[in-house]
Amino acid sequence: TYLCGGSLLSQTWSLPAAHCIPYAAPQGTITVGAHNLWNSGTNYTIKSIVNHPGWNRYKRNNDVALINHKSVAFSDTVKPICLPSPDVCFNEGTACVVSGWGYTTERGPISDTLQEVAVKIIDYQTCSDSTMYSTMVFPDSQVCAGYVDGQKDSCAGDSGGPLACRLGPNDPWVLYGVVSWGWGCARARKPGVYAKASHYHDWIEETTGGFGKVSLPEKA
Ligand code: 4AZ
Repeated sequence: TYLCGGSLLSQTWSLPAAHCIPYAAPQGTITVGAHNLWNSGTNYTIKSIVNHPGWNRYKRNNDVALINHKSVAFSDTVKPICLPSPDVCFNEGTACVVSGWGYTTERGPISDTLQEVAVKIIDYQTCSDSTMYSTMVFPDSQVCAGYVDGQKDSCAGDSGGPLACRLGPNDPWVLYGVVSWGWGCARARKPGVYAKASHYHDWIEETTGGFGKVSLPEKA
């Protein structure tokens, strides 16, 4: 059994990381609405899985997949997350939230209960400079988030889960990143690297057929 996160985009589509999908006979169930990993949540059967055609395990690029599953019942605790528009943009230093049941330290163990932590967006230049990932060139399809001093981060087992950001306190949370990789976890100058969901807007629309336009409620 695999431990990974994912984000519900609609009743029938979820978005995990491509590196979460097993090589052989990908199938099974997703669990939604869980808090405790072992004894809560509801399982839904997977119908099909589409890895991003550009997924590259060695370059760790395009680390996104789409899962088509049986229709999930939404509730107060089970809701889809909004996709950002393709040109969404967050300032460096914006605090976003990453969550999962993954390793609570670099060498484990995983967590029984869902954890969340705020991490801050780090711009490409900083993330690829000599103090961080040195000469690494980050494609526009990835985004770094974390802290210069480390200490707070996603880790193995959180992969595929959401990096959720919002433009302001009254704006919706959007899926900005998908937990993808990093050097270790919570190390100083080695922030988490996320697949940037907005970069995959067109691929998500084409693959899923789109989720329809939803009009926003009037603001009071
Ligand atoms: C992993 O091994 C992994 N610190 C995921 C996220 C991060 C590191 C490792 C980010 O799946």
